[in-house]
Amino acid sequence: MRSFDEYRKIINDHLTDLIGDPGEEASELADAMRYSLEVGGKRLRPALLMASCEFAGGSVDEALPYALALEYIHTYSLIHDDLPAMDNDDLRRGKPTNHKVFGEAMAILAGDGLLSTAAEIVTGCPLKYFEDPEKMRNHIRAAHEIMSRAGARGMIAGQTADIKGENLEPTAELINFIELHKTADLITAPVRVGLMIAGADDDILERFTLYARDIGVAFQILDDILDIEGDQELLGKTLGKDAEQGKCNYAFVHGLGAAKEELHRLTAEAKEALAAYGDKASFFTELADSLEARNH
Ligand code: GRG
Repeated sequence: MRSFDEYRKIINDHLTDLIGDPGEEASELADAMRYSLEVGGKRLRPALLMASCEFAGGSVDEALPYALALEYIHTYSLIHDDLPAMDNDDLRRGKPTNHKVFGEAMAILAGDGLLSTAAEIVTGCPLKYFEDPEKMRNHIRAAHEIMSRAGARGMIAGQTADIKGENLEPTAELINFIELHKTADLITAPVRVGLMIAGADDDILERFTLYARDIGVAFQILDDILDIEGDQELLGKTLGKDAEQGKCNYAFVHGLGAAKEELHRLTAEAKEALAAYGDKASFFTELADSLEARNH
C-alpha cells in the first residue's frame, strides 16, 4: 500500500492521458475538458480506487484506467453542477468555473465529453482479458459498478432530488436520499471497483461497502457544515449557497451540533467496519479521520 500523496501523484501524472484528441475542428473541447481536470482537486475518489485494489492484492496499473475514468465522471458532475441551470457558480477549485471560461455550450459539451470518455475507458478495459475469463468477469463487474453508481439510480438520482428539493421543507428522508446518492455513491464506487478488479471476495466487499457509504455520507454532512461555517478561500468555492438557494442541508434539518455528532458517529462506524483487518487497513481508517478533520 502507498500513501495518499503517492496515489495522488500517480493520478496527477497521468490525468489527461486518456482524454484523446477530438480533432483540430474540436480542439476547444479538449481544452475545456483539460481545464477542469487540471485546475485542482483532492483526487479522493481515484486514490480510494487504487488503494482498494492494492489492498485486495491487485495492481495500480490495472486500477489506473478506472481511477482516471472516475475522476473524469466526478469532474463532469462538477462542471454541470456549476452551470446557471443548476447551482450557478462562478468559482470551483479556487478558479473560474468551466462555463465562465469557455461559455455554457462548451461547458455542457466538456461534461458530456468527460462522461462518455469515462464510459469508453471502462468498457474498453474488459476487452483486454478475452483469454482470462475470470479477469474479464471482474472487469465487466467493475465497469457496470462505476457506470450504475454514476447513473440515474445513483448520483443523478441524488442530484435530481437535490434540485427538486430546492425551497421545499427538507425532511430527514430527503436529506438521507441526497447524501446517499449525490455524494456517497461516487465514493462507494471507487472502493468497490478497486476490490472487484482485484477479485476480492464478498466478505471484503461487504465490509468495505459499509466503510465507503459511511465516509461518503459523512463527506456530504461536512460539506453541508462547511457551507455554513467554512473558509471560502480554503474551499475555493462560494459559501452560504445552501441558504441562499433554499437547498437541503443536513444542518438545516437537524442543527449544526447534531450534524457534527453524526459526522463523528459515521467516521467511527466506518473505521469499525474495517476493524477485522487491524493495521492492514490503516490507510482507510486514517483517511476516514483526515476526512472528518478536513477544512477544504
Ligand atoms: C450535475 C450530473 C450532475 C451531478 C452533480 C457532484 C454533484 C452531483 C454536485 C456537485 C456539488 C456537490 C456539493 C456535490 C457533493 C459531492 C461533493 C462535496 C463534491 C466535491 O468533491 P470534492 O470535495 O472535490 O472531492 P474536489 O474538487 O476536491 O475533487
